[in-house]
Amino acid sequence: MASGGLRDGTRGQQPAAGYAARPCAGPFGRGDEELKRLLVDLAVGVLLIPSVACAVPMLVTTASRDVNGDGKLDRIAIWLTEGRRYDDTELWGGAGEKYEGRFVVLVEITGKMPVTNDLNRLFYPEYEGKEPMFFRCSKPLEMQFADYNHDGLLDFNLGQYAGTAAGCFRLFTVSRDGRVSELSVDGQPSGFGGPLRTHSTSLIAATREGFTHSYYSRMIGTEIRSWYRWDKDKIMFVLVKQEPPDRRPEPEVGTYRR
Ligand SMILES: [Ca+2]
Ligand SMILES: [Ca+2]
Repeated sequence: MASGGLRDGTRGQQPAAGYAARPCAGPFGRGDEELKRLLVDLAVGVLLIPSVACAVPMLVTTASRDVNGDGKLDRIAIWLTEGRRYDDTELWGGAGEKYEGRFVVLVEITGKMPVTNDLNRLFYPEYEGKEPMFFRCSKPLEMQFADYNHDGLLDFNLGQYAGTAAGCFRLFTVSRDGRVSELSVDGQPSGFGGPLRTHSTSLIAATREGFTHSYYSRMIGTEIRSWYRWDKDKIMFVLVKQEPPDRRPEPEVGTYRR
């Protein structure tokens, strides 16, 4: 349902190590060799600073939960593996201090080898993981967990900025060996509107047969609540009910690329 990505203007932005070469390019006279060496040394220092200030991987969030129901706590963490943490001061809905780039979900099931899951590929499979993501760091990211499909394995939701109206949230589950995959909804990738400034929401909550989801649609001007149940045979969630009825949420969480 939902797709999207960062604005073109933010794509490919990396720690600006390259600019450090420019201070070395200025004109120098023959008598300035000492000054030149000093400036070159300074330039090398500048070159190194961004790689230190923006060193990756960076831990975005971590949580201890019993993922596989064996009574032993496991660990799930999101790491920034490529990119940076910075304050985006441009005037747009995604501005603010953030981690931006490529991320992994590291799952450590007690007694098993850690498993690294490519989060960009999971969230934007249509872009084969090449689409960058960002997570705001104005407040700690607290992943919301629940067993939405009641299979004994813990699930969670994650959201990304998807325009000025809403975020796009997807449902993921963790296998017994630590692999993360997306839960299907009506045969499609999950994708729900949700709060803009949160990256994991309690507005997606487990029910006895599945989960419920609600969010305020600025497009329609009211709150929309949906109920889904898990169909074991189809291995997907199916929509049971929605209020107001017959008003499927419009794709406010659609593309926002400009
Ligand atoms: Ca466990
Ligand atoms: Ca589950």
